[in-house]
Amino acid sequence: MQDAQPNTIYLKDYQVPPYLIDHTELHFSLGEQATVVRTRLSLRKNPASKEGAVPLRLVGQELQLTSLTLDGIELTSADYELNDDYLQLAVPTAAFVVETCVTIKPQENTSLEGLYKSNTMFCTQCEAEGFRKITYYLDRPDVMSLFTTTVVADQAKYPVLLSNGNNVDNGVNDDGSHWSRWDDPFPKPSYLFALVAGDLAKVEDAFTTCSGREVCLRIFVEDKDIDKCEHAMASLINAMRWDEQTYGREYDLDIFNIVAVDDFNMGAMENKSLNIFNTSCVLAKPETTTDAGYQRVEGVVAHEYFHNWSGNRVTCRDWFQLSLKEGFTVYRDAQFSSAMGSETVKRVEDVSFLKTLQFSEDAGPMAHPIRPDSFIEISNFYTVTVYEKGAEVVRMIAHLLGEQAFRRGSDLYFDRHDGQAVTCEDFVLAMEEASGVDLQQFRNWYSQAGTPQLAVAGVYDSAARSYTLTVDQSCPQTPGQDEKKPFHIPLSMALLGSAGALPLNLAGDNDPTSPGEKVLNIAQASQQFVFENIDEEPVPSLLRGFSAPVKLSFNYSRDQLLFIIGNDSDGFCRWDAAQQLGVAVLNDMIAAHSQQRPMVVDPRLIDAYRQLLREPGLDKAMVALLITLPSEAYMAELSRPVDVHAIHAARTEARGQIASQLSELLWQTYNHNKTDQAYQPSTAQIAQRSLKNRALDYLMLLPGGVALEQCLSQYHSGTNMTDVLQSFVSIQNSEHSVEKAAAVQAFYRRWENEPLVINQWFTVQATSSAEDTLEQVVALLDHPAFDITNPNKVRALIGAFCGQNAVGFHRQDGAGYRFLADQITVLDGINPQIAARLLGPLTKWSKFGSGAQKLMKQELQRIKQSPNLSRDVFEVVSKSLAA
Ligand code: B3K
Ligand code: ZN
Repeated sequence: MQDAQPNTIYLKDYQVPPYLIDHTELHFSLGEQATVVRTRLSLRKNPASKEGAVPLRLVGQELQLTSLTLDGIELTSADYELNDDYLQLAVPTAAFVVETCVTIKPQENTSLEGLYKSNTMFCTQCEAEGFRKITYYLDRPDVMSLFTTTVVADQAKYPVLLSNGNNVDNGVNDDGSHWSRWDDPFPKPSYLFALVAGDLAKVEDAFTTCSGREVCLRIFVEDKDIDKCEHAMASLINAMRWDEQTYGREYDLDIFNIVAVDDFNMGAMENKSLNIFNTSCVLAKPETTTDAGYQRVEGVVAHEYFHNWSGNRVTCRDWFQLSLKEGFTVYRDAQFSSAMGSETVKRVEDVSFLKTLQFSEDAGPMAHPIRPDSFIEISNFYTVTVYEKGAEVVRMIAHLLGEQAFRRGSDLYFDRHDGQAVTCEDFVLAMEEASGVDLQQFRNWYSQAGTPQLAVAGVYDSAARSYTLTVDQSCPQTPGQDEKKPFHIPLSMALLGSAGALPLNLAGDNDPTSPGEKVLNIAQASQQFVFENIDEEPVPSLLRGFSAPVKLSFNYSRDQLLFIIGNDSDGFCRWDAAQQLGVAVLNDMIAAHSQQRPMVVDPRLIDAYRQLLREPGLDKAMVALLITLPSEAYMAELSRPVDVHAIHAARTEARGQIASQLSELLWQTYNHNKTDQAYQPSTAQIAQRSLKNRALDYLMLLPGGVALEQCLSQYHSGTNMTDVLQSFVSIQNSEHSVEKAAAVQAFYRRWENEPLVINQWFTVQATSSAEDTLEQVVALLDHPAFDITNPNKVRALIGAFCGQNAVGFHRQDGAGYRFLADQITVLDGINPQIAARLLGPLTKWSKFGSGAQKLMKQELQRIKQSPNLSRDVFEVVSKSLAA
């Protein structure tokens, strides 16, 4: 470990910063060997701080200090304390100026935090604590400063120089270098600082804001990618317009720049007016990008843009409040994507993701509330809990308040806190004040980890013509939280009768004539709701639209599930019922498998799929989702101990039987949905392709390889990556070894100059269900296109094998676990954030049988013992072993 005993940081220890920085002037001389950063900080004591005359402690890591002055006087090493983490000096009580000069080595920075090089360009990533790798600073989000940045670099190599705010001056020097000065008029924390220098091409557009401000929009990419920017630009313009219309939020500068880089730890970063993006979240063109890729670009461009208000204008006081900006912004981008496409499909996709990945995190050793109480390394808390569960919490607030009051609440929040660094509590207070809704108990969602469980039971009394729902809530223990207080859970529901939703007359309710849908406020451990004047035994439709991130159980019969699938007006509930039925059917088959009985799909599931395929007018994307069995990962999330091999065997067999029994209809579906239309990433076309390709995927399971020819034809003549990739995946997971090998070669040759497509090529091979996949993955580590320093490649190959190929990773001989541990050990020396993230699959050891548990823990122990472990990996390994 870098640090013998990494410190745990606690929320309860928060104190305001003793000093503030009014102005930050930065001067970068970017060089091939080293970069020199000169910093001038105008500081003063924070009037809000109760501390007396404390020394000034500026944090800094991997910096070589070459000079330090205080109010213009050069200090010597006797005047200050310097170590690996900070620079500390005594300072005057009045305002004062500190100037530093440091040397850094961006070329050697493989952590991709701070200033680093991606291919030939310089770029930065400062969130959360990367700025301290650039200069000594008060690198915390509650220190907001005005930044002026001057960048000097070789003009031929780096013709484009960018930073935050407005470009106020430029010049050329005699030595072949040039410089550019940027001034950001909005005070910001250091995590939003950005700098880019490179040889970049750009596309340009413009947006006129609601108050008439002309904003110049630019996307900078490598020259070869200039034809892949149109979709990101259109998405940006749509997002800007939507945020004005929906939240009344206008853009505040004359420039909005996006730069795409190949080497990036996350999807993108919302630096003020200079967003830096992973190429995977900007570039799109039909030949190289799938529909999912297009949607990701749209969603991420919007997300980063929305941060300009939810994150930048109003930022976080400390990193425990991360969900304040991330949960809210994910909620905003989900609303935007729904508005651009299909609301129900977006909801189903998000919920499916949450139920698989977030529920699993909440049930594991790293479980934490959306506002964590403590951390060792904040980078480990950019999680599905903080982001996606955080978004669900905001969504519940919006639901509880109603659209108009929620808008009043967001207006109040933005207006009251503009230019401030605030807390989740400030957000909740604004929502309460603007609406009059009491969110006292609701706050437990911020402080308690774990997925609440709702056990619901229904009793129909025909004599009394009443239907009684009993709702019991509980929440499992999570690390450090044995006892949980009840949550306030909005449970949206309806009662379905033979002719549609029944009117809801709730005993004791002030609003006895509410129509067919109601939100029950669940706030106690156990509650009963009696509905009156019910003339037939209803089927309850529960958690409509997934109104809360909970696990709800109701003992539905399969016929009741079929009724919901066929009749519910809530598309989410139809999908959820189809999943529940799929889970039940697969569990039967898993049981049969373990008893060596034949595995047979319940014919009622096949009938349901048949009807869905025939249902007129049903959104094609919904049909595709509805006829997809629960994923192996979701099945694993539901079972203890997990037997990934039995799950895989059952699901594969079920898919084959469905394909055989519905083959005619699937052929029709496939053929009807082929089209010659030019590719558009439109909702209708995306839906059509998803259904067609779902059908193809099933057809490729038919015995005798009867669909192979069709699949190969789609593979060779497909004009868009969605069609090409689906056929490639289907071929790779088939038994046709000759065609498989040929397709792998051909795919590589065709796309070897498109790194993002080659990433897909890695993933398809890494997720193959073939027995020798691990050996293939190991061989691919040596492929010239693989690069362990590039996070996209690491995720595409190692991450995909360990995280998305359960059968391969959980090989009974433990070779998958050994492989991951070996890779983590190497990666930790290169990029600790990526190494820690990749560890996820091993940390889930307690869900597996005792043999697997032992092997997994052994590998965690082995990682823990390796020398020089980063804090990132140390935290994940030690917490997962302690659980
Ligand atoms: N705010 C960034 C995340 C940066 C993470 C750094 N470890 C991206 C986003 O959520 O928009
Ligand atoms: Zn974000």
